[in-house]
Amino acid sequence: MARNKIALIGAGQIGGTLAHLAGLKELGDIVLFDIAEGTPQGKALDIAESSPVDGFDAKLCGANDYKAIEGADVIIVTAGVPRKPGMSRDDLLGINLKVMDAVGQGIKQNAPNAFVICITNPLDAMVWALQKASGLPANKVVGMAGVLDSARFRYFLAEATGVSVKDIHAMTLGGHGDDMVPLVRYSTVGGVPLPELVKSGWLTQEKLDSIVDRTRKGGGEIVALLKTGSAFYAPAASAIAMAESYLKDQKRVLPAAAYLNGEYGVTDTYVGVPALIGANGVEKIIEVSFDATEKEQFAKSLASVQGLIAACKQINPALA
Ligand code: A3D
Repeated sequence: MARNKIALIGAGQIGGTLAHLAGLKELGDIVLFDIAEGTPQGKALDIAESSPVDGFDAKLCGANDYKAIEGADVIIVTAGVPRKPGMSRDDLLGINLKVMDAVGQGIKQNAPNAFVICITNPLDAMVWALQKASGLPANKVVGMAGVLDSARFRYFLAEATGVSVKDIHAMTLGGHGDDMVPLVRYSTVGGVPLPELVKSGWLTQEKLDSIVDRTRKGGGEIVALLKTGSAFYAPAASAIAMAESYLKDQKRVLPAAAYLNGEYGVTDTYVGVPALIGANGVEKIIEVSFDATEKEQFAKSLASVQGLIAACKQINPALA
């Protein structure tokens, strides 16, 4: 059986990490694509040269021509510009919208059967634009944000409780901005919902509130520390989990920016919801019920995303 082919559009910080992880996990052969000449070729060769040490079999190549992604099974898109200190994800909109248009065309012409995961920010609006530009079915185009935001939430909870990250589940929905919605009622430590943990005195309400706040601002915390870019290890690991669920038909339920066509009462919008990912892409969107506060928070986050999508339509009416 031929190996799967994984194409990474954008060979920057996240792209390089994705290639390394995909190699280590033997997910398939890997193509790194970038407009910068030499970068994808150099990273591909460097990672290929690590394969004898780590003992993984994967072909790696770098390219500046979309022909190289031909027939890819999975495509992960990080092409664009990342945040610099003081920049919001939304500041990136105009620049990265043009990039999504170009990437969408490249995918349409060379790999129309791929499962596409977008990471480029502002995430929810960019994955919407990428789906429109590529013309791929909406269930085959998805955005990565919720796995990362939930992983941050889980990590902070693990730190606060001293429990293994493996036994902590958390769900962060809504758009990938500071008004994202970490769902406390649906998050558990050792199977115990967080409100019960507070009731039992294991975690104070104050500590929980500070963790929720830190989760919302998790991306900015890393940007402020790094000063020259944004997070890349955890974002790459998160997208690889989504790719693996598709390639191995794992049918994992992962929070993802998925296309809503009536679910949650929303249409023609990408926003973070629990999605079942299997061999057919996004196979099901799970609708959870919200209490009054969660409903209000989700509506606020959704409004931000829809504002950005409206801005995309204004800048490029051809996408609408
Ligand atoms: P960076 O290291 O700058 O890599 C981006 C790469 O894209 C560079 O190598 C560029 O040369 C390349 N590029 C630019 N334009 C094009 C184009 N038209 N076609 C192909 N390649 C192009 O950034 P990064 O890897 O750190 O981040 C990539 C994106 O992910 C940014 O938009 C970030 O804001 C975003 N990001 C999202 C999350 C989420 O959770 C959603 C987290 C972290 C970063």
